[in-house]
Amino acid sequence: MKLVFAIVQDQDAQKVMNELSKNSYMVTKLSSTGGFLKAGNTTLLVGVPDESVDKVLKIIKKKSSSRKQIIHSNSNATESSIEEMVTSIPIEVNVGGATVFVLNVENYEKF
Ligand code: 2BA
Repeated sequence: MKLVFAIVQDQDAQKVMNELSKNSYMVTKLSSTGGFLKAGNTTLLVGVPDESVDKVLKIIKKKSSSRKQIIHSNSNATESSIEEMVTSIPIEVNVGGATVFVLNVENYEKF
C-alpha cells in the first residue's frame, strides 16, 4: 500500500478531490501553507493499493494547473520601511500544478 501526499493549489483542490471520489478513491484534505510564498495551499492524502498509484497520479496531474504568481523581493518589509516596499522588485514565480510524494505504508488499520 502507498500513501500519496499531493500539494495542490487551493483553486484546484475541489476538482482533484471530486475526480478522486468519482473514481472511488478515499481522500483527506488538509489546509497547508507554502514555506516560500507563505500562502495557503492544500495537501491531499490518498491511501491506495500499489497498483492504483499510477491512476491516482494521472488524476492529480490532469486536474492541477500551473499558475504564475508575482511576489515582491522584500515582501517581508515592515510598515516602517515603505520606501523599501516601493522599490522592491517584482519576481514571477511558477506555482504548481502539483507536488507529489508517494510513501510506502508499513501498516494500515481501520477500527
Ligand atoms: P511554496 O513554498 O509557497 O512555493 C511556491 C512556489 O515558489 C514553488 O512552486 C516554486 O516555484 C517557488 N519556490 C519555492 N521555494 C523556492 C525557493 N527557495 N527559491 C525560489 N523559488 C522557490 P511549487 O514548486 O509548485 O511548490 C508549490 C508548493 O508545494 C510550495 O509552496 C510548498 O508548499 C510545496 N512544496 C514544493 N516542493 C516541496 C518539497 N520539496 N517539500 C515540501 N513541500 C514542497
